[in-house]
Amino acid sequence: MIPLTDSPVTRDGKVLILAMDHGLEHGPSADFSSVPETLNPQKIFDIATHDAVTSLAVQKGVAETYYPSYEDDVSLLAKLNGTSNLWMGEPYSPKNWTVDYAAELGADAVGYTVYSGSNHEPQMYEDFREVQETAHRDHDMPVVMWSYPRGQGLKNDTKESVIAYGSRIAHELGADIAKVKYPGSRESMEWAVESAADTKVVMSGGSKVSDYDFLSSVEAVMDAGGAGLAVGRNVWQRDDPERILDALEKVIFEDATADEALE
Ligand code: FBP
Repeated sequence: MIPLTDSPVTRDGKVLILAMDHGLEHGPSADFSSVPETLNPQKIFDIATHDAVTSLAVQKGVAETYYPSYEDDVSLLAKLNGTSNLWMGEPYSPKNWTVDYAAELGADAVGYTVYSGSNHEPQMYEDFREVQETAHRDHDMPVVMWSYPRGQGLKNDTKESVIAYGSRIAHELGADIAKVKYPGSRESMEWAVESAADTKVVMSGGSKVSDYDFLSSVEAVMDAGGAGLAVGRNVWQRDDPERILDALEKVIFEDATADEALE
């Protein structure tokens, strides 16, 4: 594993990843219609300059075009694979750029989705192996696994045992950070954190909910020993992303409760 204490993608060992790969994953009509200005990646890069954000996760085309203007103010998490939702087969996410190319563009870390439980699991593990070894061996770069057990055999992909299995898989396969869906309670998250051993666990943001509900789940994650959050829509779909980032900064880095952060 890569020591994350002095890494540019953590702050005091904690993590707030801002994610914006939704244009690929869900398409422009699904997530951007309520906030059309965020279709312009520059708007998201501006949001990512907030002190609370420890890295911005984007795909290759966005990184190539916009990152050169922000490299002094934003840490880049190169999201190496990704898939559209136009394709209806068993879950599989192809690699769209290499670790070497991400490093050339100045990436500080790489991110990779793995759908354990899919019929394509063997291929995804093989793809991840190559990414993880290149990132660690050749570039000293941390690897974040979007660990999303999913596929024909999985009826409920947010139940406690499945989320904990996802965080354990991230550890077993050598990820430094596991990004998992919120299993619904602090106790379930504790089990996911324990299952991940030395791999840090962060919660995946999910679709937009109220300020209080969102901050309360982040508070539960921190209380459970989680390292933070990887979030997209719950930040940049808000009218005032800076306000929610101010509150997240308090909950993640200053141990505040959701109520205190909202005051
Ligand atoms: P959100 O916080 O908006 O859920 O984003 C996190 C994320 O992992 C994105 O990186 C990705 O585009 C999206 O969720 C994928 O979600 P799903 O696979 O559940 O559609």
